[in-house]
Amino acid sequence: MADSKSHRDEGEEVLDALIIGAGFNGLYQLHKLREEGYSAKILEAGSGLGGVWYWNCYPGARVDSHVPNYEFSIKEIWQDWNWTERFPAWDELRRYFAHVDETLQLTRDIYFDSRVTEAEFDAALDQWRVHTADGRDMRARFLIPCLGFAAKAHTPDFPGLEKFRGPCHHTAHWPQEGLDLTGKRVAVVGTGASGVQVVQEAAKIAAQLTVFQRTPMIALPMQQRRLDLEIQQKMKMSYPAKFRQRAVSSSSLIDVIADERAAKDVPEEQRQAIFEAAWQKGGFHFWVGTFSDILQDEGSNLLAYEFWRDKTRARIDDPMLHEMLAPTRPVHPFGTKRPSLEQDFYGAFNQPNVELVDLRVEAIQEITESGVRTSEADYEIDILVLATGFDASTGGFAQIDFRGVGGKSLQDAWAEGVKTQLGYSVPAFPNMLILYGPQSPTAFCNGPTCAEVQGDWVIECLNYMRDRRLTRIEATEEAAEKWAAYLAEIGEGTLLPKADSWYMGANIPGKRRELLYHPIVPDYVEKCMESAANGYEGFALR
Ligand code: N01
Repeated sequence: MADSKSHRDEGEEVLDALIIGAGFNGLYQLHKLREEGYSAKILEAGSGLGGVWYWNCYPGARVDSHVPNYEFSIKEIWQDWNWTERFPAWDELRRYFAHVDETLQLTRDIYFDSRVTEAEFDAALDQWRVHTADGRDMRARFLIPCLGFAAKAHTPDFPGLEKFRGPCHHTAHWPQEGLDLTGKRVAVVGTGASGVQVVQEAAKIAAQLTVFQRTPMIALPMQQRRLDLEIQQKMKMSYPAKFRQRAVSSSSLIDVIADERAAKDVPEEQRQAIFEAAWQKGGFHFWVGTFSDILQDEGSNLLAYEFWRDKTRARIDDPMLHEMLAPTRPVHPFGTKRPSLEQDFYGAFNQPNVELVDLRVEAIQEITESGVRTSEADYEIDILVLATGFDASTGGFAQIDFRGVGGKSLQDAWAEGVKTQLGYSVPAFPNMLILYGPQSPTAFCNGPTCAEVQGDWVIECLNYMRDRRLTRIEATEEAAEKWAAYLAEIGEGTLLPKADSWYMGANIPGKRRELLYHPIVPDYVEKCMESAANGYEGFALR
């Protein structure tokens, strides 16, 4: 490890905990650690708070969980914070983080522009030594990576990409100063949640918008609404109860409750009424709030897909586009890739300035100086937007050289599949406690909810150790094997393995295919509680 002394202020101080990342998880953890009397700091690669909301400032970026799901349940924070929209945009989320900071005074313990490059466990001292690209060298008893799932953007290796003369940006590396698309010829590659959001905005202002789609997105109506103060004051009366609901509801979303029956067993008229009601409510109601077997049973799943397809086709004028945007048969089961929430994505394709290119018919061959060349045509453009997603979760970990006992690298430890106990701890990587990482609910549980559920568990675990004068915790090999097998088994009971999604690690060429997240939040919470109640079963403590 490099031995830079450019940040001498850190000296030989050994912190109780070093957190990596100042998104929801890192910030909550810092707050709780300080409350419990631990010394802690955050190292953050960006120049501001918010994690993904710092990096993803592309036009149209907004959250997909309705208010008040996507916020902390800490009363001092929510009591005098009000949103302007039911699904807030990135700039409002940034203002929210500023409010969180003002309330909890967090930034005094955060180093910004400080990207962690290496972290090594010192087994003689039971400490982590952490090095950053800007030359910090720090020590802590516990290392708490809060990297989020989208720390590593995926840029496909299109031949000639470096030749393109105009601005070219991945959505997760959008220029902080913004980029005006007005009157430009814009190309967007990718139609995941990021692509859908950019397309909606670009369609309004671009002279020409060309959308390159490989797989049709199953986008659901957001049903966005303005929120006024009066509505929110009323809503706040039930906030404590609603926040408690987030971690016990199988959707992990407030008031999104699925009918217990199998969709296919419900009489047609009744089923259509339930689908329609969820559709009108908007957001993820139609994904996880109709029938409980939608993500388990192919027959029921197809019924949801057909409802979506017919509703969606009715909004697209050109019949030629029906098959491209809303195919007769699903490409993968409905909901096995995270649906995007749209406001006017499908309507955009009725505009004369918007063109859809089906990459399954004409593949991208290269990027030229002036545009995109497919097997069929040259598309001349001014701006290229790559909305091509992320090397989710494990990609973020691979960007840091984590070394456990005996110098073992995390990359090697996970070469044959991710191994953790409950997503928190990796065998041979003592005192590293991961939040919102792989093998946790992460993708199936919104950020603030997971931050609180997992964050509280970690704090209790640290207190348990402090009370007993224990200095070391790590997952046992046996427990980690069992947890991986358990997640695979849960996955097999669902339709999730049938899609090439980032949930499955299947969106990245060459990445190992495995279900990266626990899809049932209440079950996960129960398993965590069980382990804690049994003296942190599955972990070796000393
Ligand atoms: O990424 P994605 P995303 N050639 O992986 C295509 C969260 N999020 O950034 O489906 C051509 O979903 C790829 O095609 P295919 C949210 O959890 C939330 O959009 O692999 N195309 C796909 O269309 C979300 O699920 C919000 O065939 C290529 C797209 O790029 C997660 O982040 C907003 C390609 C990638 O879609 C990721 O969303 C934004 C190639 N070589 C993101 N490689 C909110 O609303 C990839 N693609 C809160």
